[in-house]
Amino acid sequence: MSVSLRVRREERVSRYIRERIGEGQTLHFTLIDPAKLRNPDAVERVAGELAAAGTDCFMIGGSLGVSERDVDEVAMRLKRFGLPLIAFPGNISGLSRHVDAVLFMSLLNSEDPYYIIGAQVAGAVVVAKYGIEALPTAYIVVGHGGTAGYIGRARPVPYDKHEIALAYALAAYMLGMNYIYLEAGSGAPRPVPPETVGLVKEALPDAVVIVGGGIRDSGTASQLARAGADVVVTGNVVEDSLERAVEIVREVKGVRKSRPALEEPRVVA
Ligand code: 1GP
Repeated sequence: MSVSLRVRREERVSRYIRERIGEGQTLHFTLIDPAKLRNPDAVERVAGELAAAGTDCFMIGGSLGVSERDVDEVAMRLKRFGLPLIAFPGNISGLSRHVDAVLFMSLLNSEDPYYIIGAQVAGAVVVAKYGIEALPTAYIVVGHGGTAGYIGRARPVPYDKHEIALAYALAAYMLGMNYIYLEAGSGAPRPVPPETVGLVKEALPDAVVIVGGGIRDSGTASQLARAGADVVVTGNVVEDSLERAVEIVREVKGVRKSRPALEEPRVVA
């Protein structure tokens, strides 16, 4: 291959995340989906409010209708807040040279190999070419699944089958994925159950457990954080009410946990 490739896995952004978790913080990530922005010019104002409230990272991406240029544009606008920018690609078109890291995801419960490993093979070269940090992530779709579940041809884990989600998470971790994203789908009528989150975190204390999809109020966010989520993601809620989004960030940031720094990966099943 004639281009110069640079593989970066779990470096600066990973350290930023793990240090905070090690200090007992629960993190909040704000998802900005360029395809859903009603007013792209308002994105900086909204992001500014959420940054001031304490959100830890901006994730940029979505499952449908996101081009690389869209991600570039949003990333350029968000750079000035000084928070890590993480691509959240629904496909290879969701990568950008202007982000700091990418959730390098495999949609493990997809029925289509493209979403498990096909897109990743195509995307890996681009990620290495851009020199973006890859965060190896198991993407597990639970319940409703939203657009991500439909487009990604997921066979979602039923809401009450916590042990199935756990089995996916264990397999992912054993395969070397240190980030476990439990996804109910953007705008899902119900988020991932706290029981699922708790079970996964208990078995994999050194994995970074991310939960998102359908979180619309601070009570739900707090419940998921207390159940063991290391990272709570919200996206859509900001379109309904910026105030509620800010409230969620404050609530999540208020949940402190006592735990040792995440260093020695171990599996306790
Ligand atoms: C979707 O988990 C994220 O991928 C966020 O979902 O838009 O429902 O907050 P919401």
